[in-house]
Amino acid sequence: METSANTVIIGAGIVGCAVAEHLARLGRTDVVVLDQGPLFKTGGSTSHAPGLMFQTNASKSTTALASYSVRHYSELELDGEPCFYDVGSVEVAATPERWNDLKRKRGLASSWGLEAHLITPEECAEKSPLLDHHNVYGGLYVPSDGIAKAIRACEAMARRAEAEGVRFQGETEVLDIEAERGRVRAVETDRGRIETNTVLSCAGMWGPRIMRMAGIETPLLTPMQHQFAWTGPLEELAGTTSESDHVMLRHQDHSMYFRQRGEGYGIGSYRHRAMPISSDDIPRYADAERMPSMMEFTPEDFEGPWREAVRMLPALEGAEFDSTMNGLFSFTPDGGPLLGESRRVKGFWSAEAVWITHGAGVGRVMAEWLVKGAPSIDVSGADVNRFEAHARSPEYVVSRSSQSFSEVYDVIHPQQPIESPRPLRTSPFYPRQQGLGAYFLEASGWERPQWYEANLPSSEEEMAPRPGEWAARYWSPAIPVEHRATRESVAMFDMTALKTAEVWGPGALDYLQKLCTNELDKPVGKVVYTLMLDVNAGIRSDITVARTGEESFQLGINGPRDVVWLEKHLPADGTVQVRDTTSGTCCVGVWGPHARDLVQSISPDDLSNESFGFFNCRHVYVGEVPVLALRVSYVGELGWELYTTADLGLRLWDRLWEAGQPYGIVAGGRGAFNGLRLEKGYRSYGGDMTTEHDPYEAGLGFAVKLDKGEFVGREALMNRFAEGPRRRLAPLTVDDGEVVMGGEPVWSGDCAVGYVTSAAYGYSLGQSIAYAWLPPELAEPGTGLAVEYFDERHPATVAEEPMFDPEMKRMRGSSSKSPRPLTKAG
Ligand code: FAD
Ligand code: THG
Repeated sequence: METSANTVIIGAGIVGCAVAEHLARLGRTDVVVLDQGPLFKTGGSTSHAPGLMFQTNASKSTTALASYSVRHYSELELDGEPCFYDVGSVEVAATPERWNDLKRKRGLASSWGLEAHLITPEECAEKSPLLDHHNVYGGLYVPSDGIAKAIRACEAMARRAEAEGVRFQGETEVLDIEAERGRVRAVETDRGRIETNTVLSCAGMWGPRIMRMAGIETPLLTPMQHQFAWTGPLEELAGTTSESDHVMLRHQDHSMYFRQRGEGYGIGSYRHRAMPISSDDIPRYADAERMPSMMEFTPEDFEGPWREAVRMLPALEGAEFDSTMNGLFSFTPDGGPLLGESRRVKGFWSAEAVWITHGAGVGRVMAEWLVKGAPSIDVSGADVNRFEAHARSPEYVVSRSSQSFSEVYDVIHPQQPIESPRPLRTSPFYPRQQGLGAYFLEASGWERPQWYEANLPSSEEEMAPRPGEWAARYWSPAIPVEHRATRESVAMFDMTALKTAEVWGPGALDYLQKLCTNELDKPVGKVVYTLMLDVNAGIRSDITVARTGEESFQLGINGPRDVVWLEKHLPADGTVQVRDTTSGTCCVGVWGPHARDLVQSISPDDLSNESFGFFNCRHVYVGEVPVLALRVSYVGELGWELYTTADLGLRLWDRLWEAGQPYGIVAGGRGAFNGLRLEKGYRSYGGDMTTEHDPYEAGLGFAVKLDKGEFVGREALMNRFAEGPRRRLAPLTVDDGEVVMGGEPVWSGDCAVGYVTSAAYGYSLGQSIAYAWLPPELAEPGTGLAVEYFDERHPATVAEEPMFDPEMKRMRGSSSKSPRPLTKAG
């Protein structure tokens, strides 16, 4: 037994083995992989996974992890036996709604570079001979999907790792993790102690136990039971000797999937009650009747699914079961994995809640992250540090994980809010918003108005073009009204959900300079738009930095990951502090040509352009309310973000509302906000750009000052600059006015050349806008392309940006006189 190692991996399931192989490839070989069970049928989820790999996913990164995994398993073999069968997959549609959704999914597949076809019911039955095609409207065929032999793949990857010096040790249980002053020191096992400074938990559903050993009490994932059955031989398949010839089937309308195995079939179902259990109740290997991750089958939960299975595949009628199980695997509050280093304990990493489908991809990104400092695929949606404080509560984790289990195969609209727990976080303006008929969506737990019913147009004539059914799910004719009011008069937006952090201390400026791309050494009262990069020069966030004092800054950031990133880079000497200030504060954005007149009418401070210029910040009063005012505008209009403490929020709202009446002020929601920012070309982090993109490609080179001195990502960025852009983010107009949503493929002739990131109708421009990533040569203004939406191609043209107010006349608002106030209508 080893007594020390550079890295200790806990768990030799698909994830642990994949990370070990990829670490070895990158030259980190002083690695020990421990498992409590025997190698490689350890008793974890991998030991009995039927191995279906469907790659298509709404998320580009998730699809990329799957596609890499398919390639990787295809290359592996164990003693001449393959680890992957490329049988292809068909997802069938049993309802017109699902058929329509398959059209959208086909588009997603093209966007992410996967070949996929819509096929007829007869073609479905050709590929899946047991299927009764009368039950389906058609299917989505993905030829490169297939079946992984998971245990074989584990052993094959482990052998490759062992060849480089990695050591695997089965039947060794980790009992404790020693940490000293917030740093990992050693792992305690039932066979002795291993000193190490890096522990990676790949313990799957045992993750919460391992986290607790490291002193992290919050569970974040919940083991859930999931029913799976293998049939005995079927008459129709008698004599089959191969592992699998039929495509895999997905029957999402009943949350089921099917695969052939020799003469029999395997049937999985998510169509049953959520059956969460605690990590502590998973039986020990020695005590388990079959395997720790196999619970007793509950036949009553399988009755309905089995009837449906027989209806779809009549050959199953009368089949005997070879084996049945309520298998266990991990679910998280949002269904995504948990990847990354703990914010509390340095050197303690996780890679959990990962499917076989993404196992090798996760192995690769974790190895890159550990060895090189950043993964090459954007995994922000899987970051273990993505959760807000409430989302780490045990109650939230269990109830949302149960929800994500039952929705695993649902048609989920990209804007669809969670149903419970709500309301959870409300801004102080909430009662007023309810009074105005706010339609709330949910963002990071916040109730956030999408529009206000109070703004519905009174007459039919005012109706703007209505998007199609899908894009209009969370749209209202109030949105164009709010849009126009912002451009023509003035509107107020609740910006409380925008995450803010305070950074202060004698070392604050130097510290921020090292994390940010733009020059921050500006006088007190200046605001700077800047980027934070990872070591690969990928964009980690775009933020605003307001210098509120010599040694203090207020940051406008994009989420919990930013806070953790900031904390992680704090100097050890204690000269800088950082604090998430979002909770307990609030913010109203007041924007539009009348914004200055309005705010000035209730402020004793001089708000003229000469005294309070664009991208400046000051502490001023609005009525009785002390606010920090930032003269910035994501919607591209004159005005301010006004920040104050939560206790004074309602008063601030009421004073602005009252003073705004002569100007016809309206409250604006997120729907209008999104269209306004797209007209102006302002990027939204996570949607428009991620760590996969560098600032130049994203059109944000103006926020980089390469010569300002050292900052994270600078070296890689200089290389990126020299190499030139690999692609570009550019606006398209969809020329027939169709409004799309994001994720749609962009075609040039018969080639899928890019994909839409975010889209909206621009009511001031009178055009449908879609931002898209494109090859540089196709990103020139005027280039004719097409956007695919529900299997139809819509002509689109690359536009010059910014499309709206390119001279910045509105935001800079230099004319001190704005147009005369409107008198309130009616
Ligand atoms: P595991 O395989 O569970 O490995 C974790 C390891 O950690 C275990 O070997 C365990 O022994 C070890 N360990 C835990 N605690 C300790 C400790 N204290 N000391 C030492 N070792 C420890 N996914 C798909 O992609 N496609 C499918 O078709 C599919 N079908 C599924 C069907 C069923 C019925 C189930 C239950 C799951 C299915 N999955 C499928 C999900 C998939 O099986 C899992 O997501 C995946 O196997 C998880 O791999 P892992 O390496 O994270 O975890
Ligand atoms: N407000 C504040 N902070 C934020 C946002 C915000 N941080 C996160 C996110 N939103 C950052 N995004 C932007 C995007 C564009 C602008 C501001 C924040 C912006 N850009 C000017 C432009 O490109 O024309 C910058 C001009 C300049 O650099 O001088 O205003 O909404 N507080």
